[in-house]
Amino acid sequence: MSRLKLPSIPSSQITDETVWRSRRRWLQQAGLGAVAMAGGALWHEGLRAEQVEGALPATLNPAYSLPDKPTSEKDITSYNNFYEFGTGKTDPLSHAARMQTRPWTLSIEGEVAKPFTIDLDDLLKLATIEERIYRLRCVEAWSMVIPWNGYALSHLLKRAEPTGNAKFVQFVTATQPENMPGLRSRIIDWPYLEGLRMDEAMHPLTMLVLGVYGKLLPNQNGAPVRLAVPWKYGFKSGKSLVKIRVLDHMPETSWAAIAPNEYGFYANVNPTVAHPRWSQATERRIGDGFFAPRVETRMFNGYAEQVASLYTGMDLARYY
Ligand SMILES: Nc1nc2c(c(=O)[nH]1)N[C@H]1C(S)=C(S)[C@@H](COP(=O)(O)O)O[C@H]1N2
Ligand SMILES: [Mo]
Repeated sequence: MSRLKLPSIPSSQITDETVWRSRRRWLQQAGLGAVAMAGGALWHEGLRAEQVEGALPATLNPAYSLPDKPTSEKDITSYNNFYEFGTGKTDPLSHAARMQTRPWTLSIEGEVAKPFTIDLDDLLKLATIEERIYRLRCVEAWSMVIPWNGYALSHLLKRAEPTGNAKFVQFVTATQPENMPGLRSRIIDWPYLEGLRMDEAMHPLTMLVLGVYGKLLPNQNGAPVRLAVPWKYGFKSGKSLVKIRVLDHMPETSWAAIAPNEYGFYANVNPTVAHPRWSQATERRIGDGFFAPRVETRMFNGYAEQVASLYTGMDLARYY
């Protein structure tokens, strides 16, 4: 494949999204859209990666590609929820630059035979960095389509060798009082906590994210490492993770602790179960314009085929 060349773009015009889109378009034109390995190999060889600061070369995993047009890099990185930096959608972009993301370690402890602490450089090398295009739907009824870079969380969990008592996983996120103005607010009993059942955490769709649009995560998106759990409401995808606790019981999670009648532990995207204050049947795609027709929300955010079996026999109106 090395004789094939990426299209050239004047360097003054290069943004990460331009590079990402031109690579995708070029692969389509070359009839290689489905040949994801070729894309990844070219990306590595293509020199362009080094021209972009903080580049994180990734290979599209075709099992996690979507027909939907990805949300622009600008929207993905400027319309955020990250309460550590305030509750406004642009607060994370305005304030998250102060967060210290290096050095960074992530610890895995609890019901595991081999607890360990791993630093960011080793996390980046733990498994092949894939590009996976995922839907993200917020409980507030807006959504995005995001080309994340990372790999299945199961790669990390397996390394710790969960014991027979491992039933749930709790995700603990960073607290940096000096750098996170949102911590002065008491809305959340910091740190922000999330949790999954063990089978959900081990599911191949559950992703440990280190980058977006072929670049290391910007702080406002949860640098340097976060989750993406695409069949659940966005809040389950904890940002800036520092600790993973493997547990024998269902853990405390921030949103369920604040308002248990509004936010359950499971938080599966479900158009048939309304939030107590608004419908979950439709969503607004960020970037489509405020007056664009709303998109119908799909069961498990469109991932029912992959995940519905995890919930067989469960009353999802009760376990929301
Ligand atoms: N630590 C932390 N993680 C978090 C949040 C937060 O406030 N703090 N917000 C969640 C919510 S409500 C959503 S919708 C997603 C948003 O991710 P994005 O800003 O990268 O789109 O992050 C989730 N992870
Ligand atoms: Mo959210």
